[in-house]
Amino acid sequence: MSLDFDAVIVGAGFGGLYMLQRLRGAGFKARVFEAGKGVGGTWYWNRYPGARCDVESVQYSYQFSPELQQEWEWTERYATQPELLRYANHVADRFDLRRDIVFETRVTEAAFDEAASAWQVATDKGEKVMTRFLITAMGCLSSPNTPKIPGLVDFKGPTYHTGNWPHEGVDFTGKTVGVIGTGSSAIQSIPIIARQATHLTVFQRTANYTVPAHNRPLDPAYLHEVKAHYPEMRKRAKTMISGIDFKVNIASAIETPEAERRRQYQERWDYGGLGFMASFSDLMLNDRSNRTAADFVRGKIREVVKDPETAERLAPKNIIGCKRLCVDTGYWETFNRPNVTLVDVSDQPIERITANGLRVRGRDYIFDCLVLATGFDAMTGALLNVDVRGRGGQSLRDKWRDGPKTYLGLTMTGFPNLFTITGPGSPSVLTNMLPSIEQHVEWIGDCLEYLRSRGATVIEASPAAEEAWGGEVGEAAGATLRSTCNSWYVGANIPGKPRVFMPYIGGFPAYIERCEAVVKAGYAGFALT
Ligand code: NA7
Repeated sequence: MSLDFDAVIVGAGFGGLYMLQRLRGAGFKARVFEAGKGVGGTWYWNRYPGARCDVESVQYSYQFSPELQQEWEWTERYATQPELLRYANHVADRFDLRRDIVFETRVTEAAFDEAASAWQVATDKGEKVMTRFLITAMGCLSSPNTPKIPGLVDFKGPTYHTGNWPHEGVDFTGKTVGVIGTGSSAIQSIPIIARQATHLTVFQRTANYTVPAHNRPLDPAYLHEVKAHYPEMRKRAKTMISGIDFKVNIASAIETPEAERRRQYQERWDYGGLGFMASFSDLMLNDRSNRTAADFVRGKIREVVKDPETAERLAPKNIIGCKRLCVDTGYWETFNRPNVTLVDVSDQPIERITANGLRVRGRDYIFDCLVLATGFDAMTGALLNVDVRGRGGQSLRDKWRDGPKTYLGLTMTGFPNLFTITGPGSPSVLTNMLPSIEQHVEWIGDCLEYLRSRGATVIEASPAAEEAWGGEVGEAAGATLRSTCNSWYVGANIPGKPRVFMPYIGGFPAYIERCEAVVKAGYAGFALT
């Protein structure tokens, strides 16, 4: 069978778009399959009210094209979902990417044909294509999790999932609403739903930490300044563990006198955003240090929330930053509204969804609309929804039965010529996704060019390299507090999912260095044939 493409890319979010551009630039024939009707990936699906990036827009943007970087005008400190979607569309148009993207088409199967050294890819539209390389750009938070609460189908009103929101939008005016979940999607949408609805009931299983965004329109003078110094800012960001250009305080929280510690927290609280976790360098390493930050935030909740019982229920008990920290606009204040009720479901799971609401501890709560802000089967869910088969017909679902195994979060043994953009085992969700995506795209693009220059048609990670990398990912995770709590980082939100800390937490700079060293050593850890 002859090859249809050099590369098939799955997904037209920020990863897939740049991958296509990069491969085209190198003269490869590539095709993207995208399930949605348009580009944007995560930002195409997550249209819930208040959806917004928690990394500042001037940093959560591509840097591969200096022209693009200069011409695009971000309007707010944190871009809204519509603005991010406009950006993705602008990129697709500017680089004329759409002609190689097939929309409304889901890849359902991919099997490695050993004789042809190529992947046979099948879609839900019945199309079958042969490609030398298969590159997944399916997102880390793209497979919505609908919990198996009994009675979900009995609910008579509309049910919405934040990760798959109706494109025409939803107006809750005059409605009563129930929201399940208090993760980032809930924390962003609850203040807005509360302003529309006649009554909102929030069902909280685990109280969550959030810090104020202090979002604002971007001042043209500030934007001008950023653009004048973009390369330096991007360079600095690459030296940061998170890939975000923050001011990091290298001091230890616990060794800093209390007054100074509070001053540091307050300064970052007033500035707003994820940089709060950079107040001290040991917040994720030392339980006692972490508690100082957690206590500070809990104190803020008690200051804001007027009803002491509600404040106590909202105050998280666990480690701050263990689950991903949220960034909000008016979340705690929302619970002072007379039309908002908080229901704690931490000790008793939701018993069932009923025709008119839901039941907890034998008590019925009634509402017109149900919002599931219940997150995602993160990092592996989207890829495992595809029936991927490598050498000898081995299925990826079997290979990853006890948790994902990869080399560098980019490749896997037994699955030659398959690359995963921001796959498990790479820094991905622990970093600013855009630079992490770009680093992966460029590594893959360079790799394909290298193979072509050598006349090689197959690249595969060796079992030893994969195992060693798995060890490094696990070791790095074990050194921080992040692996100690139940979060989607460890798959704890999906019943039956193996508990493995999936992203690489050793930091963006260490990871970049590692990927570059592999290349310099002639693709160490890979077999090229
Ligand atoms: P998250 O952060 O996974 O949040 C999901 C929320 O839904 C969380 O509060 C869960 O409680 C709750 N949940 C899930 N299942 C249930 C059931 N069965 N009963 C009650 N509550 C439930 O997803 P998001 O979409 O908010 O955010 C994902 C990421 O996107 C976020 O981290 C940012 O990086 C952007 P739990 O905490 O598991 O007890």
